[in-house]
Amino acid sequence: MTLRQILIHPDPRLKKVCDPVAEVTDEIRKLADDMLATMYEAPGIGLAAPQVGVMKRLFVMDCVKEQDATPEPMVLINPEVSWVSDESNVYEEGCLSIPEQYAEVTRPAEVRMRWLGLDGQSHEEQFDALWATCAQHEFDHLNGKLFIDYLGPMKRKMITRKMEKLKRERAREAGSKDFLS
Ligand code: K2U
Ligand code: ZN
Repeated sequence: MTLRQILIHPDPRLKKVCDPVAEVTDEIRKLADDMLATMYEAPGIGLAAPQVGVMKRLFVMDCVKEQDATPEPMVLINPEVSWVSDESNVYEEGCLSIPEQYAEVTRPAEVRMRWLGLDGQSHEEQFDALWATCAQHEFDHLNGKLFIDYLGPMKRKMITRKMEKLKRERAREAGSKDFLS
């Protein structure tokens, strides 16, 4: 298992529509394994392949939040939304590619998705509560959509400016580390 670097917004790769996975290869299995490890380490409850620079349609999630509960890691390849509820939910979302920024996003309260599993089989499941929010947040990533795209232009611009500043600071730190090493 290898921890992958998580891309930080703004990054053109986070705005791309990702390509379908042609077949479940050992490389895809390794990527899913690395993405789950990277997600747990962040920590987060979901992670999409474009967030680690791989422009393929797959994401992982595990929304079990209770500390001592058994983790429920899921790997969804080429996911499709087959149904959404009329009812909506509002949730204060964050994103591992937009660290420390949170905002309320309204999404359908329940969603049914169909996907290809690592076992090569087709799966279909209906998600509600945090699982529904997370699955839709990750599905958006595969289409180059971020939760800040649901906000007004002023708030989105403010968050983008904060991320540009964070990236400049991280680049300076990395630069000084190289210089000192
Ligand atoms: O895609 C990501 O960046 C992972 C998000 C997924 C997520 C965001 C908002 C709501 C549900 C899921 C990370 O898990 S961000 C950390 C987090 C954890 C719990 C609730 C909100 C945000
Ligand atoms: Zn995200």
